[in-house]
Amino acid sequence: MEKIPFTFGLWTVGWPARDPFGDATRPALDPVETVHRLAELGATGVTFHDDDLIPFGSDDAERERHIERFRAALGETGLIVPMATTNLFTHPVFKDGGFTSNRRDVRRYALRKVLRNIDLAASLGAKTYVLWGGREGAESDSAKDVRAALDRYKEGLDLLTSYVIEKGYDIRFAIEPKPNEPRGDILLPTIGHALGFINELEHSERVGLNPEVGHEQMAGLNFMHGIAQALWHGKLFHIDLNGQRGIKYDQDLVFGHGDLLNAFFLVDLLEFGGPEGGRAYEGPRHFDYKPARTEDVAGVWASAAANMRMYTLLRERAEAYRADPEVQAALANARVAELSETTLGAGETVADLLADKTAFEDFDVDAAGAEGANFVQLTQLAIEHLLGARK
Ligand code: GLT
Ligand code: MN
Ligand code: MN
Repeated sequence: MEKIPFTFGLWTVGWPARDPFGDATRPALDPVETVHRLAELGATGVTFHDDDLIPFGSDDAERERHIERFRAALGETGLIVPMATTNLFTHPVFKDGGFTSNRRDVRRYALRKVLRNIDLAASLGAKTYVLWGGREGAESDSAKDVRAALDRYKEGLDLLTSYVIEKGYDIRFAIEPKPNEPRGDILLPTIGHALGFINELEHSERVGLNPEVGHEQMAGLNFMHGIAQALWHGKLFHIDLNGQRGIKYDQDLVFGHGDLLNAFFLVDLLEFGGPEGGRAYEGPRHFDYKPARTEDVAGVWASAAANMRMYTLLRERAEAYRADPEVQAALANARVAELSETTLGAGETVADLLADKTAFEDFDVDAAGAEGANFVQLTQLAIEHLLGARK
């Protein structure tokens, strides 16, 4: 089997588990050690925010030193950096956002911070630059002119896309939607909102999505459906895999530790939903999870391995599901492939449709309405495969 491109953010395993109610339960990790541990566990890449690698406020010499150590670790392990991003949320200056802060000076500072890290990302070979606008939002509806904020968001994206084009960087941007937390309401809260926004951008071909499992599920949405639509638009540039149990705070659990059935159908789509049953998405399988606050450092590495194991197991189960003759019969019984046939025949016109009595006058609507669709057996068979009840 081809090696699955598993990647992790430095901030995931590196989370010292400080939360709004309690202090850190683990020490900070050295990014160099993280690179080595991830490589040993079988990951192929690592991602970072500028501040994960270079502590905020470092001077130029310190900055270079951090970058060089990291670069050396990449060289030693063969890990790549397929994606990078900017921290526009920790420092108090970003309390009202970066690109959409009401303060113009903060917006200018945010753009400079992003531009500097894009140069670093390009030098490390990153192909995707993620924009998670966690602080771009509001709690008070009168405090934020949403249309002006979207104008400024667009201005920022238009500037960044023009910059990478001018520089000749092979970088595309991926917006990561989230409905809330840390802001009461975040701008571009779901995949759908972000897709609509991207259409309005100057270089929209350079901008796509980085959807996260838990973020869509926090809004009660079906993540696998969201990913399918992102693929349909050609906008799945990157993906954040993790787990979430229903509509509550952002849990960032291990992948598959939330809605397991949806995770199964997600992996099935990514791995086997492409042309001729191949991959529908080629990019990194990026885990953006938080090792639970209850775990120690050994538990951090165990949970990192668990993400990859979950994905690999789900891939095996999805492969067995697709190969099962009973599943194939059930798919036929549910007319799943019939949806890929065009509704009108080749060359058929509206006039032809109007003239076709079998389509309307002679169509037995009562008989069609009475016929069972046979969908539930597909879910049942999937769960039987997941439970190991079928091979
Ligand atoms: C932050 C957030 C994640 C984003 C990261 C990218 S940072 O941890 O919770 O969902 O992907 O900025
Ligand atoms: Mn999250
Ligand atoms: Mn994320």
